[in-house]
Amino acid sequence: MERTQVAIIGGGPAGMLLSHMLHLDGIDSVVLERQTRDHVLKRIRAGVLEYGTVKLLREVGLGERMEREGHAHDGTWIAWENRRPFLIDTKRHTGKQMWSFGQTAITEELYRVRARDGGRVIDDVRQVTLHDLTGERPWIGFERNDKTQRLECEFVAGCDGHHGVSRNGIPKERLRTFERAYPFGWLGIMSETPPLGDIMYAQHSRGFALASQRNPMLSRYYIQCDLATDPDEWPDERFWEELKLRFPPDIAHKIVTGPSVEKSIAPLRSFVSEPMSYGRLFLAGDSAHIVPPTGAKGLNLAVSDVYYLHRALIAQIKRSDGRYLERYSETALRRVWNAERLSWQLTQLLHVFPDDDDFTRRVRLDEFDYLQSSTAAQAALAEQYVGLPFE
Ligand code: RFL
Ligand code: PHB
Repeated sequence: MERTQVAIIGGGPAGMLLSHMLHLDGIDSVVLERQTRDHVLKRIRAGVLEYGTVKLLREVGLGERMEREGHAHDGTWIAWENRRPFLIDTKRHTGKQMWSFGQTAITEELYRVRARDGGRVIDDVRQVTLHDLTGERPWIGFERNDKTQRLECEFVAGCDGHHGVSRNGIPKERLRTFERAYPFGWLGIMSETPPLGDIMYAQHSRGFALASQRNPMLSRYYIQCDLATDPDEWPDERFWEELKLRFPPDIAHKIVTGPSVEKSIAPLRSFVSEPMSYGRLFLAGDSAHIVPPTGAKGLNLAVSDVYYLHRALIAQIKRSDGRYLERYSETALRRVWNAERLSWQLTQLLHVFPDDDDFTRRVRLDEFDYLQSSTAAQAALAEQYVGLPFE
């Protein structure tokens, strides 16, 4: 039997960042992760960080590699078929920049600093179960190497992503879920080629595309695809050809192609489960909410949840002040819903839907033209894209 102050389920960015931040305040935690460390460190996901995420990572001592390998942007471009490209100019409207830096690198850094500081991260665990969440002493049951184990704690942080078990710790009759599935996915590739200078979404009648990056020799590109798409039917040649068709020709010809080092499909989904807490269980990150990646909000929301949860746990554990914990769910959800709406709105604006008719297409075009012409609309989008400030 092990004991800790905060049991953290899930060793993705939310769980590991929480563990690191608690450690900086002298609070002990144990992270339980279902996958092996190798698997976790190989996953390729997010790449664009909000200003608030960058600031927080710097404040907790994780800025060095981000400064070295990442890259600041004044915003993100939207290249629209047969229109002048438009910059979501976060620098101009908010004074803040976005940052290209990969979730894979952030996760590596988090595992590095937890190992350096003697953090307990138990990987490859099975059969995680949550118990006594409304009592004083919750505990977690799990199996490792076919041995059943028990972890006792004061608080449980459910950071185990969309397919985790923590959300089920909240009784069904208390949970309310909101969901939207989109009838397409993103086929993404990573290639060791120099990226375009900017991050760029492309709206095109053939479907959405995105040019992004991780570092000066690592590019990330996506194209909207059918949900039934088999990546094996998309050899690199075919991917590059389709990608270039979706960007305006003067931009397409600047795309440097090369062999892909990874290729995968992600479905698009919006999902929120409320509340984000029950007794001594607190959900953070994808375990409570999912956004479609248009808008680049998922990882950033995981970070803001952790910011609020860390503050609340510190107030409770160090000062017996439970007010932040009581309000954790409603505080976090305000930011979550803003990101949900923005991600949904950008997804509607930039993708081709199977049931699009002429009216929908014309209204979408008007939304883009309005953005091009209205400073107020540009400022509103920029403020949300760069991320609302933490409360
Ligand atoms: P994660 O990263 O899913 O980590 C959860 C961890 O929990 C483990 N786990 C369990 N552990 C123990 N017991 C169980 N029963 C468990 N079940 C699961 C899992 O193995 C895993 O290690 O959730 P977390 O930490 O909340 O982090 C969320 C982010 O990963 C996610 O929101 C982003 O990647 C979303 N996202 C993006 N977000 C951004 O902010 N900017 C972006 O540019 C961006 N691009 C993206 C994205 C997600 C994408 N995909 C693949 C869905 C691009 C893509 C293509
Ligand atoms: C990425 O770089 O992977 C990325 C960038 C912008 C998005 C989503 C993903 O909106």
